[in-house]
Amino acid sequence: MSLEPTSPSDPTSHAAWRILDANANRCAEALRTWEEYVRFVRESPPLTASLKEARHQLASVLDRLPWERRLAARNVEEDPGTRETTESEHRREQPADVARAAAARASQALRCLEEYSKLVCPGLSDSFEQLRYAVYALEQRTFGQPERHGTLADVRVCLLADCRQVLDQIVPQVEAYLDAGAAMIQLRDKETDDRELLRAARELCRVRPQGLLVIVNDRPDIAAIADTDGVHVGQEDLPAAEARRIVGPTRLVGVSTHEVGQLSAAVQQGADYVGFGPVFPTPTKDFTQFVGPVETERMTERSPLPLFAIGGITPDNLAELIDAGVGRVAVSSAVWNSRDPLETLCKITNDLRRVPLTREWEVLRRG
Ligand code: 3NM
Repeated sequence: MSLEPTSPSDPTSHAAWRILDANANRCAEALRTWEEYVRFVRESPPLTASLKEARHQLASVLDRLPWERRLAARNVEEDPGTRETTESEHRREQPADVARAAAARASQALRCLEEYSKLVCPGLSDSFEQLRYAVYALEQRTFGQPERHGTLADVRVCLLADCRQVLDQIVPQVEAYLDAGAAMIQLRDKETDDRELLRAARELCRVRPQGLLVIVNDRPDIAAIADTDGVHVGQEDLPAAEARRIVGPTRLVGVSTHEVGQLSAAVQQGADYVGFGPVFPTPTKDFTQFVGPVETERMTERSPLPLFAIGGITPDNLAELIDAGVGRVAVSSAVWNSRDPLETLCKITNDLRRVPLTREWEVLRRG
């Protein structure tokens, strides 16, 4: 990377540093203004985590611009721009207007940083460009389709179901499943072929009532084709950031995690929620190690994203998780092997309502 010192008497480089300094400040301030909106107005943990991550990424690129050069070039008194304001800058009716203007400022500032850095430190230009793309995607996630993230924030139970269960039981009485607490249904079928999977995903999306999130396991391609609300990936599947490239910025991406490092990676890669487990032994999937309620409590406390405990959870062992402050679970066999799946779902959901869903929010406040 070229960061050759340029002579302070060189007017071109002096102007370039002045522009870089102004836009570095503009971008950082705009991201913070936007972050306050998703945090305090939208109260969205996933968006807040993503904006915080963007701010940190900006700071780490800016760290590579020599600070003394920026300060040496700063000259606020003689900047004609500080006296110029337009009427539209004063017109904001809603917090969303403030955030929208901030998002626009952030991408403009990044474009300036990208172009003018080419004059004095060209090695940084690509990093500003990458950040600009990330900001476009975040803008779409913030203002494009907010309802998916809003719905996710209230989900208590994610019900795992295979194609048969989806087509034979859920589709014919989808409202009853939603009323019983299955606000998120994950289509997970390791046995079936792609066509059947696509058919089940499409059917579920066709009947999906407002307030129900349809997620497909493992397959971002099927999620995009069937227009589900998101995709769930495991540690051996496509990484969350790659799955996101297929499903786009507004669909949800969930990640299965089994330890804290995987949680951090999922956050960094822009996941919207995580599963954490297996908490207990389960007939649904072969595992040799189990995280148990104590570790699940620790992870719930530190997760900045909605966290669903998973693995062997039943109405009988749920109390241990509730005592550990776990407010969201993903379940399969406990529901499908029970005499009355809807009644079992209802019981699990009602029990979970005893736990307030404020913890991931608290994590962000601490962070
Ligand atoms: N993933 P049941 S546990 C599919 O820990 C799956 O990542 C897990 O089904 C993980 O409720 C699990 O029947 C099985 O135990 C969940």
